[in-house]
Amino acid sequence: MTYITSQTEAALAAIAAADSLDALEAERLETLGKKGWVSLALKTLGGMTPEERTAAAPAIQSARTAIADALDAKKTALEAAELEARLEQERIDLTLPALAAPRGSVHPVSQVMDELAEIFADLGFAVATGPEIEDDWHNFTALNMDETHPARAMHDTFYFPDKTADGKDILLRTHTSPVQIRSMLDQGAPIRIIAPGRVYRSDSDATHTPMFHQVEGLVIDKDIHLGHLKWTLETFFKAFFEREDIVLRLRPSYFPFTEPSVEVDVGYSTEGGRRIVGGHGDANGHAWMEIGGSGMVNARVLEFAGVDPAEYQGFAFGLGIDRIAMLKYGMNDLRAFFDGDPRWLAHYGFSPFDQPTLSAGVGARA
Ligand code: FA5
Repeated sequence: MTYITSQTEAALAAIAAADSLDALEAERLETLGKKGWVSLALKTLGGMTPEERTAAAPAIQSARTAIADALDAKKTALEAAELEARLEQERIDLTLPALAAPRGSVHPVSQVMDELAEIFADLGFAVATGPEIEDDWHNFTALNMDETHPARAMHDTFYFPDKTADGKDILLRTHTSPVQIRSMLDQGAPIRIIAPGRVYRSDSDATHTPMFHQVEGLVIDKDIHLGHLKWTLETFFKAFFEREDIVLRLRPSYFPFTEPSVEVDVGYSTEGGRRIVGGHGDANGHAWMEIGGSGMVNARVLEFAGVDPAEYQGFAFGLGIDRIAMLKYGMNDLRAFFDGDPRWLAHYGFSPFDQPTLSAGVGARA
């Protein structure tokens, strides 16, 4: 038996016997690694005469292929076994009787939506809804973003391949603002609504997910001004975070559908890795988190929605529900919200009996 054949047989046996990914990696280094014997044997081909090379190369090449294939197959098998073992360990028996099974819980996003509906209802707002599958007229055009408007590109929109019967693009709504248009077309002015719901953008990191939640607010009446917007947001956040020292920062900004536009930041400090809302930003370790956009509704939007801007004006806002849930309940990574991990849900979820009410405190935990 040649040196190559016996080495290959030994390597294949070692690969078959490897009982962990680490042991397999050690065997890979010994054979195909930079200093492995297969790699060294391949290098010797360079110094041979053409005849010697023709004679020696096929054995080395086929040893390399056999070993690489065996390594691949064993790696797949070991990974599958590892996953199997993990699933076995984290097993939940869903057939257990209800009393012994882990308790179901209300997701923090649902809880926060209930909390904000409760607070805004007290301020005289009704809850409005709109479809998650929208057309581009409601999502963009009627919000003063015509087809060539650069702001459309900022939304990383998910489009459907089909169009509506009258030729409009169909998409997953990128914000809750189209509900402004639908509500005004339905009800006219005056109007005072919030619209919580899911929105979609092609975006993903610790503070961005492709599906997230916003709550839209819209107030249209006579003599409404920016002061009413600030009071409404401040009153909401005081009730939501259940403390009086909430500080909001309104930063001049730009949205095509509001003029003027302001972005809303809330001040917080960090204690023991947890964000605590309240107090002023910047000084003494305080910081600001951006939670939404807002402004006075652009007159063109009122026209698109059939409301006379000479008679009515008002404000609108759009807040990230997941962001304010993170701030209130202390989660750091937004992506975990949507993993469906029962341990996360057991930790951060709420009892179904824990209905938020203003008298009991909107965030009371059972
Ligand atoms: C808007 O979506 C505007 N429609 C808001 C608005 C409404 C302005 C009414 C004026 C009047 P923006 O893209 O900035 O704006 O998003 C608003 C908030 O949604 C952000 O501040 C943030 O809190 C949240 N948000 C945005 N993208 C994501 C994401 N990928 N994941 C989680 N939250 C997000």
